[in-house]
Amino acid sequence: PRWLPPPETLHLWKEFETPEPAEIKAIQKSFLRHVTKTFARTAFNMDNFGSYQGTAYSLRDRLIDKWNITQQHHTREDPKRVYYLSLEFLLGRSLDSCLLSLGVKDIYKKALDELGFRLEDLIGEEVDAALGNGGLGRLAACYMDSLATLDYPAWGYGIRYNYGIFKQLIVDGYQTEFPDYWLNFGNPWEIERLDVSYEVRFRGYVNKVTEEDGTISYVWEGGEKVVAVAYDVPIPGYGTMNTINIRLWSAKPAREFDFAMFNDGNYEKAVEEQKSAENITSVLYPNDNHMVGKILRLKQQYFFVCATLQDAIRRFKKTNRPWSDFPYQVSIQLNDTHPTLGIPELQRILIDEEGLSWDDAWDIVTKTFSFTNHTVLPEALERWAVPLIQDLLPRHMMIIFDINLFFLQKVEKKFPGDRDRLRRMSIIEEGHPQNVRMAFLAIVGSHTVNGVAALHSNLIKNDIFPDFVEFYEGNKFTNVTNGITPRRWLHQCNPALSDFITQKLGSDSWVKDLEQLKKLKEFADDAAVQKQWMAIKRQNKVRLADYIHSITSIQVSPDSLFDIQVKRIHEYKRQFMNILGVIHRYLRLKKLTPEQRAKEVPRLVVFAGKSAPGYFIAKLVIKLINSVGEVVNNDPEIGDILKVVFIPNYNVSLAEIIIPASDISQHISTAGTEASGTSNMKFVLNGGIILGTVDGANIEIGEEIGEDNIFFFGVKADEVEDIRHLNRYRKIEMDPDLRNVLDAIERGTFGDPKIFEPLVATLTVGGDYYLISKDFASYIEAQADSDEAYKDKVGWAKKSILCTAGMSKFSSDRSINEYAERIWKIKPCTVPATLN
Ligand code: CR1
Repeated sequence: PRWLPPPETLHLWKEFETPEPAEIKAIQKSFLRHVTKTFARTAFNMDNFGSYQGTAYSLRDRLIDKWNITQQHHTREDPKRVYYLSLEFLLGRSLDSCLLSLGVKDIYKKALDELGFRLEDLIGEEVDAALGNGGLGRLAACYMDSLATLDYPAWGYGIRYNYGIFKQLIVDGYQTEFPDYWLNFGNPWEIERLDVSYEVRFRGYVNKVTEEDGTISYVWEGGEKVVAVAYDVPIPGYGTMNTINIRLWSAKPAREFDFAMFNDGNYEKAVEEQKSAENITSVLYPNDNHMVGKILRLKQQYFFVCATLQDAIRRFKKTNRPWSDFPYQVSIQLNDTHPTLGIPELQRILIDEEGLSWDDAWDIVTKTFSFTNHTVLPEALERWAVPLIQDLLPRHMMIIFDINLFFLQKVEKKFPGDRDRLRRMSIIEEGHPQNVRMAFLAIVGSHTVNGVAALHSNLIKNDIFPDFVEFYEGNKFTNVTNGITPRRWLHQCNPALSDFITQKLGSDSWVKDLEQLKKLKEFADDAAVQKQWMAIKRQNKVRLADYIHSITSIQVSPDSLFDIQVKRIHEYKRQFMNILGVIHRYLRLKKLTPEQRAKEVPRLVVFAGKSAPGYFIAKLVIKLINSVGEVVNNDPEIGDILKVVFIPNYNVSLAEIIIPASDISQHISTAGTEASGTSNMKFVLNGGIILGTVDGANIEIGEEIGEDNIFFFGVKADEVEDIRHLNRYRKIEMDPDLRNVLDAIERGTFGDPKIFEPLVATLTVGGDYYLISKDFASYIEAQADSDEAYKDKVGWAKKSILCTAGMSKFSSDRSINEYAERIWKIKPCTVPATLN
């Protein structure tokens, strides 16, 4: 039975519910102090940006208090910590999420209201922190939120890029890129730590030293040095004191100036050198699931792991423990192979600088690191040319060769005489030049390797690294299915639905315990709940329709089915198939009589996503989408029955508007290619229904919510290789409906067909590697099924409720607890709440 307050005590609660005037006063005071003192503005020289700054700085003071208390507590308790190393953190905006985490949104709103500012307007002033490409970077951000919320002692480490992911503009239907100078207007969410800096060496030479007793050691000397300066981004847990830190490194020149050069009259060259140091952290590489072997990228990787390890080791050394304790105090997670140089770097520090034996050092290294693989795409697996590493990091190259030698000796011992196996498993890939296979180095140097969804983890074991599974007898490999933070991806981005869920469940504790959503199942058939549920969905669709109109001038109807595909543009994600399906629908609609057309379910098809700037085919897909939209949206016979919109510059804050508004979202990668996907989870959590392939986390979502509540189609992962094989050796039998669609493109229905020739060719002479033709018929059928289902309003509402109700498993809190217990072996370290 629920506890009810005795009526005579209610006034006590009321007093606590309505923020005290003194609190509001305190907020206004700190706001005005920052506005007038930090930013030197006055009542007569203010705008929304100024009030955003004042609010952010006032909140930042609270964050810093909590951060300090947390750090002091951790220093006292000295728990085992996890270090999450990632080249990407896609944080998005911070103001709204901090207000919610600190539980002060309502009171800030009141305080600002009284001063004549609207909080909603201020939130829109913030620029996204977009230090990532897509899923991998956003996953890191969700994981930081969960680590903080669950009271874990954790640190994120990465790079403070001066330019985040580029801004996408659509010009004449084509993607164009503009630099994202996100720091131009200052960044309230970071604390510059000029007191925390480390030197990082590149190039130079390795000195071999023979001691008197005959032992040999190596010293890495010379070369050039740059300095890594820390910038700290506090991450508050939701409703807890724990406030953890993402430490981002920025490169600075090691010496202020080369005076010798200056005196030689070579002033410009001296300044040039300084610039080249700063270049290291200048720009995020804009490739998702694709490696580009640029030396500057390798420099970024070493720069950040080198500074990070120095920082972690300094913290460890403060406690005067023996080195053998290191793996029991420190766990280091590699977010993909990008930070893998941390493995030879720690080995180098331990043997060259700390004087440990190779074996003792290697034992520590392999007990410290663990590695997450995020992709099976061959073009994304990192391989670095040996000469490149040799030049930039000569000592590391020696160590990698030694790691490989000792490893292959063990393989030889276990499988004597199996030369082909040695070749397959070697960290060094033979060829001209030789390459370092970073994933192999990461596997060999880690105690645990995980994939990011059940299917993906199986593919890793059976298809990508089977030799390693055999060698380690299955002991290293495991799965941790990805998750998303319900704070940002429901509570914050969909306040109406969040409030309604809280009302129905009688408490807001689901925000920290997503298991509770299961109780929503009881309401799936409740007509009143269904009505309210769909009314909220409609509100969110109106919000998106308004946004679309403001950006593209296209008028869309909130009563149409919102069918959304937003993610990086990539051939394996098959946005191409989606737009071909749209053309198919358009051609069909054109053949109908007006009466028949009036019976169709009106559909809005939304696309958004960036293409890597050098990815020609992906950029053509964007052009085709816009060209199709141009024709369809201006066809008076079609009207609202079909609209096609490409929303430019997809990013985290746009996702927060788009995701709550979907009826259907598409996750249609060729089976076996999408490691997990995480936006699929966000859509379903917000009551959207997936139309997708049997791939990545779609599969587990289907298991949780029930197959009636998801539209699956297409071939299964284990069929793909055979079909590809046949495609290579037989003429592809093009699906007849697809042939019609291609004919329409080739007739010039959507503008100059020449433009699209290379794109169409991927399906014909290109061999249709992603099996669009094979899946087309079942894709169209699934789309038709979704139209039918949408006509049944009650049935749809029920599906939508069951979607949200079934998503408990996909909280990043569950993922993080799994990592903590099974991989990192860390425990919560709860900070006493001396401040609220
Ligand atoms: C995968 O493509 C997954 C994220 C996060 C991406 C996507 O399916 O959800 O990682 N992989 O795990 C990636 O970026 C470099 O690889």
